[in-house]
Amino acid sequence: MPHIKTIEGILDAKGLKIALVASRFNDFIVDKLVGGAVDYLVRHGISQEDLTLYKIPGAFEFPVIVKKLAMKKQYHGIVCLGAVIRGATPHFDFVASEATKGIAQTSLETGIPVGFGLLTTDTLEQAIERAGSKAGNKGVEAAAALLETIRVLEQVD
Ligand code: INI
Repeated sequence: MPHIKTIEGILDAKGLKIALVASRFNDFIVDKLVGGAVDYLVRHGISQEDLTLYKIPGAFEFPVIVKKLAMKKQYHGIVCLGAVIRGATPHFDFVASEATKGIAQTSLETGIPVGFGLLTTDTLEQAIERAGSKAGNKGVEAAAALLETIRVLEQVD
């Protein structure tokens, strides 16, 4: 492989201010995602006082909250943590797609990066697997992706 100029993120969260937004729906799953995200960010150097957790009713409410938080420009980034489980709802597709679209649109419009830790699964078992068991912890992944994205964005000029 030829040597090319490469920009990559240093995974140091020191000095960052981050908002976590977590839905109460399926909270026994979501609490695990929150725990994973907080643990990751603290282990990577963020001060606890620079983390703020916003609790919201369900995934459908992500867009409006994330938009207001992003527009404040007080946070370097936002992590969304939630779980939409198909087995539990006939309007799974609407909730999941509106949440996803709204979060992505806000991030693009404001330039504030968002870690997407919204589980969308067919079953409760699949959600449990992604919340700190067989398939890892999506909250950790979302926090890690956010940190890396913040540090890459800083170098794009
Ligand atoms: N919200 C979720 O976060 N996950 C779900 O699985 C879910 N289900 O099953 O319906 C869900 N619904 C609530 C929705 O997000 C809103 O809070 C509600 O419709 C009020 O606006």
